[in-house]
Amino acid sequence: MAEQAAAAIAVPDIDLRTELFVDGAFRPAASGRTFDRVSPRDGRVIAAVAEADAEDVDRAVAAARAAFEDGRWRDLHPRERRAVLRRLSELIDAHAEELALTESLDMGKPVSDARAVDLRVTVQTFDFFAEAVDKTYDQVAPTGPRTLATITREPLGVVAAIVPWNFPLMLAAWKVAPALATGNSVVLKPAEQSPLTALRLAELAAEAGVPPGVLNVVPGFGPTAGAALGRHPDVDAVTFTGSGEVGRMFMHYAAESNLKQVSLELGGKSPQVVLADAPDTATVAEAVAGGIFFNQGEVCSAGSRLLVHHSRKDELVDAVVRASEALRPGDPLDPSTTLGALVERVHLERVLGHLDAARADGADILTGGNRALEETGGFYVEPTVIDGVAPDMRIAQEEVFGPVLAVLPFDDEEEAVALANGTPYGLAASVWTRDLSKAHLMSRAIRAGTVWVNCFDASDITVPFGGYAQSGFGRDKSLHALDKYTQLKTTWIQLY
Ligand code: TXE
Repeated sequence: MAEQAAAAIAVPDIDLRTELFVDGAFRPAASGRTFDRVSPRDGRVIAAVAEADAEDVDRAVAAARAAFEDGRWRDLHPRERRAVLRRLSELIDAHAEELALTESLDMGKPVSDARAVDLRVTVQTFDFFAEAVDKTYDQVAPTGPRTLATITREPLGVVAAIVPWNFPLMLAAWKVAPALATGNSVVLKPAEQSPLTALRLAELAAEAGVPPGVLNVVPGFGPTAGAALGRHPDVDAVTFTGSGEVGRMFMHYAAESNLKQVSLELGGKSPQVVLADAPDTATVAEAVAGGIFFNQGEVCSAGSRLLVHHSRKDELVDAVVRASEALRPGDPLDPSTTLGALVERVHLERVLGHLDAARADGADILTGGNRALEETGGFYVEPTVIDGVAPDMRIAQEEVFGPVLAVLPFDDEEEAVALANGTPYGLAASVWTRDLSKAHLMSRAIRAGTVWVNCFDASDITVPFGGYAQSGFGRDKSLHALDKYTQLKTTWIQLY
């Protein structure tokens, strides 16, 4: 149904913002250079975007520093900062349709998901952190009758947020909203694959009343703009979501420059663990398929490994294959599409390379395994389920970041935990069981920042998100995210 030529749907007429946003205004790059944005739906160029490099990063950081030092944002009464961020949340909501279409066009996710997830969560995120501004309190330590020791949170200063392309606006919001709520200035570098909604966000922030210099957006490439932020001596903190490889670089950059604080949200190889006493197969299969195929599998917490008890395997795998085959890749702009395009040609090739590696290692592709809709010029891959997977195969260990599920059976819970914990990652997991004790015990035993029981991907802005092990450190979302953007000050007062 959704499988149709991308050309059948007209490109929406949106006035895209394509220049850097620095010190409260759109500007071209200092070099005058631009880079093309190619829509993954059909491989066509949709915009030429200003390309920031080190000089632009210097300007953005200088603007952010000046704004921080003169207190134009952090010294506002908390009620006023709250009101500005609330207005921003409302403006995003008012422009949700335009932003969802832009996101879908820019990076290939189904527009219906962009509306239902990315925009909904972005609005909630700004709303939640707006409300946190004047509803969080500092502390007084119990130091005795003749002293008063206060523990206060202070902003860090200039925060660089470097984000990827899989949830461009939402992940920017997870970082920008708490950073601004706590009084910092921000330089946001969107991924070169998906800069458009971040630029519009900056404009809406200005309209909401965020003062010039407080939120700057510098689209550009990782090794130039990203590295310049990472190495900048006047950036106080980096908050990063992306690959482990680049996460490591940010730790090097910090070590080589000013020891800026670094927090990392990296990839995963999240297990969906189905115990023998899991609920009915149809329910589990639907959730398992959603857990891997949502956002084309381009999700850091994607449930890319199905660990299933032998007694349930055949029935469940059949049902998951049927659920996969019901999902057809289609034009992301078509409201009925549930599986969109991968972000870019390079990534398409990377995902197909993982499939070749699985074949070469002797795994068995039950369904999918190929590029789809090639005639559209877009970057589509069939939803894929792979059986015959051994725990040490590449397909069981490496993050694919595409619609690819590896199935691994187990005999008992001990083996399930060993498999679940048997990768370098630790971002998320799910456990399916009707037994309350097993659910708790498995949750304790699995090394992951989030464990879902009898569901997958359920979430709320009130709960933290982040990784154990090589999935990173630091948390986005919830009041805990405020810790990342503040430092604690002790003021010890002697009372005479
Ligand atoms: O990510 P990168 P890529 C994983 C996923 C995917 C793989 C590669 O497995 O297949 O990473 O994706 C900036 N110095 N995830 O290459 O490169 C870059 O410009 C400074 C998981 O797109 O990590 C972008 O803004 N910055 C993930 C950001 O880093 C650099 C989401 C992320 O890009 C840089 C995305 C450099 N040398 C990919 N190189 C998740 N955790 O959700 C790149 N960047």
